[in-house]
Amino acid sequence: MNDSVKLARREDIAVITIDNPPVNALSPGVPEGILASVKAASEDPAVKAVVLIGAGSTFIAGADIREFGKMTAGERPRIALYPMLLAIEDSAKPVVMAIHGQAFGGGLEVAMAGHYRVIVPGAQVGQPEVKLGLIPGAGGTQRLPRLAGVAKAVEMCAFGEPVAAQEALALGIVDRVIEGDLLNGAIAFAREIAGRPARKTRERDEKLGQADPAVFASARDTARKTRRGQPAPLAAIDAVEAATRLSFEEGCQEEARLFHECLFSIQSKALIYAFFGERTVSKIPDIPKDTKAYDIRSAAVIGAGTMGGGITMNYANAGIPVRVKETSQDALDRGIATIRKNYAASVQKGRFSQAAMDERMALIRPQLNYDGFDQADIIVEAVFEGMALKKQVFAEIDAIAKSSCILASNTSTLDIDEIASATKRPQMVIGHHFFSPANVMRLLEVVRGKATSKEVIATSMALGKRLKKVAVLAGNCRGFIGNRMLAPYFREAQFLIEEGASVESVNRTLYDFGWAMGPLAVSDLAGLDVGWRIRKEFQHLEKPGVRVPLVADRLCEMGRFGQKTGRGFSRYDENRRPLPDPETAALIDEVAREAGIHRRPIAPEEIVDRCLFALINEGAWLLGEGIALRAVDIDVVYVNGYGFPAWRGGPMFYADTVGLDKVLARVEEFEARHGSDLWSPAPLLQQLARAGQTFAGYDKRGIEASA
Ligand code: T1G
Repeated sequence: MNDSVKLARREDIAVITIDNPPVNALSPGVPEGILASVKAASEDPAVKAVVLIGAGSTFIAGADIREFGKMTAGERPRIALYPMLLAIEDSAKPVVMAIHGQAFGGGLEVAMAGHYRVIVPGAQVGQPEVKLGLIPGAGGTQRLPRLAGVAKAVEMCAFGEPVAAQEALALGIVDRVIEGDLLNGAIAFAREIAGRPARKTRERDEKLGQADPAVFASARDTARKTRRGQPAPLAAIDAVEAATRLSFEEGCQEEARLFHECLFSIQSKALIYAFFGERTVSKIPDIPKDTKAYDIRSAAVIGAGTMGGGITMNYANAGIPVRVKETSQDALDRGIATIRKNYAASVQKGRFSQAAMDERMALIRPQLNYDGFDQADIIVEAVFEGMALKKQVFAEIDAIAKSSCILASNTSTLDIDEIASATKRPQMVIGHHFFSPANVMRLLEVVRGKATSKEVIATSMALGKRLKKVAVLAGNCRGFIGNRMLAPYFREAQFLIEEGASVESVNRTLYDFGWAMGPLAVSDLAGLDVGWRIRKEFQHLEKPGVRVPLVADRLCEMGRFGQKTGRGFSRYDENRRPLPDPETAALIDEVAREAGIHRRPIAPEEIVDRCLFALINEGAWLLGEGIALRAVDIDVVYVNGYGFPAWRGGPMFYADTVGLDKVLARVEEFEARHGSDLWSPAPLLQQLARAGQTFAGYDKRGIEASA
């Protein structure tokens, strides 16, 4: 018993309540409090059974993730959970775990040490540790296969997805689903089972023998394919497999050994950084938590194309009625047909029911005019990426929208202040930059203009969470955070093929680094014509005499826009699989010759350094300018919007692992070779590198300064 663990009695039932807001993590003091409470209840003759429950919104969200950094830094020993788990399992009185919200990680491990588990309908159980680069470290890989069977335990521990209440019941993880009040239901259940012999999960071996060895091999295959670069999923499979070969105690020792290996891995450090990063980006230093946010009960979208359609689905998915306007019936029909097709695919995959699809479609109102736009709480413009058209649209909606309506643009590069200048209410104008496919990609870049009000920003950040997005605030500049940094990354990828690397080696090298796709493959997917149009739109801003990539423009002049035309940097077969294109290789030779570029063999290390350090250097420039609030904001943008491997933390985290002094030295080397117009080291990078500091340290100081 202590502040975070309370023990009470309801007649003959002891009730242990964990109260450690916000998510009842097993922070220091909690395991000790549980241990003491179980002991006290066991020794109390008046007690027939024990119920353990969480206060607030959830059961237990796991070990306290903040403690892992202290453990790897040697600041504190590992929190010993085993004594508490054994005390529960060996309790003389049966212990019933009452689950609501989430029983995740150490939370499910505590629950499985109990003799019975009851759950409410909306709750979930899971072992998401692999998402933090870890494995269950408190007996989860040994107890879960004993309850749910080996195959399901492998899946849950290796891939980390939660299981809902009904499925947990069917699997044998829980014993009853409680409708109505959980505590009362749990106490009634405890009275029902009191006096029955307590079943210790660690002794329930009956499901272990049923394992098909192929389960492990196929899980390893899947993990190698879908979790490239990540050791934790494979370690989790090894640990569950150990449960089928070793005694419970030996299995726990093997689990502890594998857990320790993962805990001290750079991947785990990066994934834990990314976990907290997603929470940090919602905190805007100059926008207090209690800033008034507008109430968004209805939305309207202009444009039902690829982006407009996806954005519309986000609002319908969140249960918000949404109008979508197009300029022609054909375009409107095409847009709605795509939305319907996407929903039907989700129903087919069992993501939600036909009824849920119908509900969402019913929230979408297609139209060819602005009827009802004067009632909308937010209007999102998703028209063609041209300044003139966007300003025309903003002038139109400015004339009809109600005064409290937020006017958002989905522009991916254009000046928000210039768009806002087309209205009489620039304080209500903001960028909501979604990523394609907008109904799938988690990132929402929220772009503040110089006049955008704090209320509009606060509303946008909260709305992002409601739309199941990770919202990151960016300042207004060309390309904001993501696309501004992407430009030098793509530039270097194209320079490297002019200088001698093959298209395939550039794509392969960055893919092996961990990106979802190589840069030239991404350009082919997005369509080379998109970049071509933007280059033309900004040609007037280009500094004369500065080297620019040449191949993409030549390919576009030949009508080769990438996947959509079957040819771009690569050639694509009928299944859109990329193939080397000898004609592109010949074109690159010709372009290099015309430009007087001597082609040479280029090593993978140079490909990684040129592309990544160009990206990182630009990140340091915009961080220094305040376009990004923190380095972690940049990392969250890249992990959630650009396919940067989460197990590398993000480009700025990666730079810290390399060492900013090495990054700076390389940038200066490239500046000497390619000129300062292309490779001018960012002042912030120079400052931190010379002071032996890191981007993470820069953030920490920033957060402390604004606290
Ligand atoms: N430890 C410490 N802080 C945590 C935490 C945790 N486990 N989970 C959440 N928080 C903080 C979070 O940073 C935020 O803080 C606040 O709580 C609200 O979180 C031994 C090794 C439970 C589904 O991986 O998935 O157990 O920003 O914004 O959207 O084998 O939090 O307010 O300062 O996310 O309602 C395994 C992690 C740990 C679950 C709730 N457990 N958490 O989502 O709120 S490893 C997990 C979540 C482990 C054992 C192993 C979610 C949630 P702040 P939130 P939410």
